[in-house]
Amino acid sequence: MSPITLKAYEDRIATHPSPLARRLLKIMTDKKTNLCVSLDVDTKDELLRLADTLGPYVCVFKTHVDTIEDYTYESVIVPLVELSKRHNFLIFEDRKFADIGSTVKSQYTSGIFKIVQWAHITNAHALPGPGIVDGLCAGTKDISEERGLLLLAEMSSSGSLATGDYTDKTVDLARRNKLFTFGFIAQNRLGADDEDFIIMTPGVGLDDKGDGLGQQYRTVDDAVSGGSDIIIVGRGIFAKGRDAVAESKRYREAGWKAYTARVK
Ligand code: 5BU
Repeated sequence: MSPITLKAYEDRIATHPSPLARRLLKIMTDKKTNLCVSLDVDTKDELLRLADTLGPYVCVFKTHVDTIEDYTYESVIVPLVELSKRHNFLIFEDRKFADIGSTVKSQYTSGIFKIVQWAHITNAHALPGPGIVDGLCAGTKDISEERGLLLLAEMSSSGSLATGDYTDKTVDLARRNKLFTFGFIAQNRLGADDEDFIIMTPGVGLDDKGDGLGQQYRTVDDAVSGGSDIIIVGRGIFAKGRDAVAESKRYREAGWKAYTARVK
């Protein structure tokens, strides 16, 4: 198979149908980074410390806000949004919605998390069908800032059922609303070149092969040369004993080098 070549991030800004994707591509171009760090920590202090120190190296921070033990909206979300402005990154709440439209709309907009208020990006399983996208999109109605959705087309975990026909149907689902659904969580390039879906890829690690609980790691080169636009890295950067700043710089450089090698 010949290697994938794609247009530069910069050249995709003007033509992308999604306002959120245009903003993201601009951040990536300006900061020269295609690194998303997954902030999978248990406390607000750790989350905010990493967001502040690693902010300059990333285009996106991904959160699992429901795992923060001392979470309150005021003490976690308010300062995180402030940091996103200071360091110019987007926030991606990895919520993996998976219910009917009416329920996901409430989960997206209400409760203690109010995800739509602060997460520029969130994601959803395609399993329930079109209603999940419609419900989430309806949840953005009163929000003036850009919001975008990624569908889970493939997963990094061993034995994932999101393959073949399921993945193809997920791509079809995204085609129904490209202003909001701007891309996929995936391991491969998906959709036609001119559709320009943004591919974000978890399961990237330079030093480990897995975590003993099903996670599988690929190298940065492997992911980006295979068509990933943004690499998502968690424990490879901040696991115990790792220097998170040094590792962020390392992954950012590796990601940018692999990207420049595939630009048309
Ligand atoms: P890690 O520490 O780099 O393994 O963290 C990966 C993160 O990406 C973690 O937050 C997962 O929930 C998330 N993830 C994933 O690993 N694989 C997937 O297919 C999806 C999300 Br979708």
